[in-house]
Amino acid sequence: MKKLMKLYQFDLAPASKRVTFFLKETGIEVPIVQLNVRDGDQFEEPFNSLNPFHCIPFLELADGTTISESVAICRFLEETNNTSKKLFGKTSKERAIIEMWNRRLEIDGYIPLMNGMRNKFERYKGKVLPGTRNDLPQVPAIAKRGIESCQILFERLNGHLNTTSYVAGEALSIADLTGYVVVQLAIAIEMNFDEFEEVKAWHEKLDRRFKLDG
Ligand SMILES: N[C@@H](CCC(=O)N[C@@H](CS)C(=O)NCC(=O)O)C(=O)O
Repeated sequence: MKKLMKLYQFDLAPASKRVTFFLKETGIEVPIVQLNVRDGDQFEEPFNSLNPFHCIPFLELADGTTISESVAICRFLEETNNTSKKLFGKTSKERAIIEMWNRRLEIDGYIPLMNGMRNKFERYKGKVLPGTRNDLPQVPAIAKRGIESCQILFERLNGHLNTTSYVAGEALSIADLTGYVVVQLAIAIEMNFDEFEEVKAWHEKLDRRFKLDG
């Protein structure tokens, strides 16, 4: 029997939110299965074998191939669905600028803050690296450095957002979805970014947009 494509998600997780907003923006529909990664569903079969990285989101294709990493999933869905909205850009220049910002937001914001969260809060004890369960110790300095990295990112982003409606130009892109999640992580890790007025205004604009979309 031919299998159906399935997207494995945990709605509360930042990485899943990025894919959820992408699906809302593009109107692409994929059957979704919720895995509770807090309870360890990802270590149970068949999910354990389907995705050796033991993280959500991941996409199971009809031929059995697994694609993990939220940006890889979104890119694949955009390329294989004929949607008018292109969150990865339409021209070579647009695609390069979107990728540039998306990578900076991930490298300087998403990854340092995600590591920071896992090294700061008691609930991540035994889970300091995503998709693992072990006794690696939590290192508070990693949380401090994560906030410092994001502070520098927000300084740069704040100046940039003075000149443009969205991160990579006048249209919303995958980089905005990454950036939105970075701000959510900054709030969750209790980082003070009150001085970055443009970042706050852009985040509020996105927040209204995603909330209005339901
Ligand atoms: N870079 C990955 C991050 C995936 C990731 O870290 N997922 C987390 C939730 S945000 C997870 O599944 N964690 C499960 C665990 O640590 O056990 C992506 O964007 O897809």
